[in-house]
Amino acid sequence: MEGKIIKIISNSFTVLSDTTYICQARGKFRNLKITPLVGDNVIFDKEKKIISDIKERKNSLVRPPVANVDQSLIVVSVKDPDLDLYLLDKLVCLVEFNNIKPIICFTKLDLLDDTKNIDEIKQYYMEIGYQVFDNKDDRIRNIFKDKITVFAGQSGAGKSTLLNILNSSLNLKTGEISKALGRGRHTTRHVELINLLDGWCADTPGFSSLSLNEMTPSDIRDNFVEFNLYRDKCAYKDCMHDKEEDCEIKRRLGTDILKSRYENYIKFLRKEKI
Ligand SMILES: Nc1nc2c(ncn2[C@@H]2O[C@H](COP(=O)(O)OP(=O)(O)OP(=O)(O)O)[C@@H](O)[C@H]2O)c(=O)[nH]1
Ligand SMILES: [Mg+2]
Ligand SMILES: [Zn+2]
Repeated sequence: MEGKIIKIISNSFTVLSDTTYICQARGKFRNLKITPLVGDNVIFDKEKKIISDIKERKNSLVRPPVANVDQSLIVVSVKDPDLDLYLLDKLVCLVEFNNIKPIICFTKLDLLDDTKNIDEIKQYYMEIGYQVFDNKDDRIRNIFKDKITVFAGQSGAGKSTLLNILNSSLNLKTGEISKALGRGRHTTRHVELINLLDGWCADTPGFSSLSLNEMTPSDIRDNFVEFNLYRDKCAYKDCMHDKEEDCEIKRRLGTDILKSRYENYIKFLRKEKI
């Protein structure tokens, strides 16, 4: 039968098919040095309760260990902690690099007197092709169906608060540092996908400790998606939009290209503050 691994505790794999089955994995995976992950689509024997094959993955993350991630919901507070566009751009770039769709959700707009600046920023990220929400926007409920979502964003940004709003039976703790809990639980291998609005989400946030180190400068460039719209007008075919003369990206700085995006891009290239 075919199914999806939705929970792993040590060497027990919960596979969802017509119902859930608690399975073991065949020894061959250990020999092949492949670890079945939550999110994996597998072939299993429902009588013997053994997973025999893992179907090809579209991607896999190390932290949290999840396969076939469709999208990452990047949660960004506009205050407390302060709006951090550097972190936002880093996460968007990393998520893109992993072939995962970034979706952005701003939180804590209620703590600002004036949201004009945030409205402009939201508008920009939408224009370059991203879905952007704030945490009071009900339309966000539609993005989860049939998808595996990994939440990302700074501690205190409001990830657990948002998850509780989306699924009140989750009852996640908010307003306290969740890291200790995450680490403690993962000493014995325990990863789970949580049912969320007809889709799935990982029970721990992702991308918290990822750096851009494994990306080459051109990987970084290519994952600033809006640069790809204009780069054919740069004088050099392989323009890095950095020190080159006659660069279309630099010409459009402050009009079509948000200044902070470009500045963060240059910081990533120089590996500053990473
Ligand atoms: N005013 C306001 N406070 C919020 C909002 N969203 C979350 N908070 C508060 O911000 C604090 C942190 O929220 P959490 O949901 O715990 O943040 P988190 O992203 O899960 O943080 P970690 O688990 O540490 O990664 C809590 O005290 C929440 O009540 C919001 O939209 N407005
Ligand atoms: Mg939390
Ligand atoms: Zn250029």
